[in-house]
Amino acid sequence: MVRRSVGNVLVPKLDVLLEENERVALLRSEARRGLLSRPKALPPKWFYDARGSTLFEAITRLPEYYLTRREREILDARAGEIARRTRAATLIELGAGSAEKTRVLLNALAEARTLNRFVPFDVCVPAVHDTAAAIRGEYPGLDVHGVVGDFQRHVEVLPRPALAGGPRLIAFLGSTIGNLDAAERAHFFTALRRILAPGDFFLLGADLVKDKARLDAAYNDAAGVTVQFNKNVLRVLNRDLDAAFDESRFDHVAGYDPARQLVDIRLRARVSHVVPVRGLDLMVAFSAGEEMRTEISTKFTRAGLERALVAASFQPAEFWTDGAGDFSLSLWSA
Ligand code: AVJ
Repeated sequence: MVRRSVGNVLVPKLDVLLEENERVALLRSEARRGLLSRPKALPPKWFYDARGSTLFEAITRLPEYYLTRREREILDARAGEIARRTRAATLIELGAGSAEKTRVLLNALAEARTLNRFVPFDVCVPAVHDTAAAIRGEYPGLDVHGVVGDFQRHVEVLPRPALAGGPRLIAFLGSTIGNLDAAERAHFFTALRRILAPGDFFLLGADLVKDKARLDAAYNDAAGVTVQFNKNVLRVLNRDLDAAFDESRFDHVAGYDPARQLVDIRLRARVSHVVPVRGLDLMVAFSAGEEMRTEISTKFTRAGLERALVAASFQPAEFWTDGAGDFSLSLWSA
């Protein structure tokens, strides 16, 4: 925990559940497992170093990438209702990133005068630090407590109901849930439900199933930003695991699979070659055309979300979409 002096008071600013050395240890074990498995796969959380986060922000502004704008449209329309319905005293945002959309929620909760604490939670230290600092500046009097962690492993350590209490609202926006497979989603929803008490809420942003052409376009933008984003994981491995991936030897491959209702995102080796990963003491061989999965982006239906959340003992409270029916924002009570 980092304590910084504010005026004369020592205030806890940031809980780091994942220190830099643990982050690299986690990267090492996940990369080793992924590079040795068949087919090869890397977890998507490793896209997001500072450059990867910037590239993702650029993706959210692409004409083809409708997700962020659609979610924003729903939040703009529903934030007041969310504030009145939840009367949240604590807002916890998982995968907060730059928390741009969160400001819509914070404004509504501030207006309802119920909110006293904001907890941005992200795997990326600079993201949590900068977001916490910015929000603190914009909302004087709000207790902002950043937490650095991995939402799949650290849900259990999220703030418990405070003594003074008040409902908690956990927001998980942007369809990051789509990065998890069905088993991981079930585990995550169950772990989340376990830390919530009656009166608490879960707000979930989830992208919806739609025609393949639009989904393919959203993950194969004309400007090529998604290519850079996908290949960024190779730079992360080069820097943090002393690897020698050559980006130019890989192609970005992304396509919607309607049978599995997900966009499968991969890097495909152009030529047969061997990549030294010195930090893992590995020589990783790729055959020509071999694909390594770097991400799945699952698309949802209302019925599918309801099944999964009800199975984890949540109760449906609200289900909203944007005007075009592209994206969903749903509220679940504990
Ligand atoms: C941040 C996981 C929601 O799946 O749409 C965007 C990441 N990958 N373009 C998504 C992403 C390629 C994004 N999520």
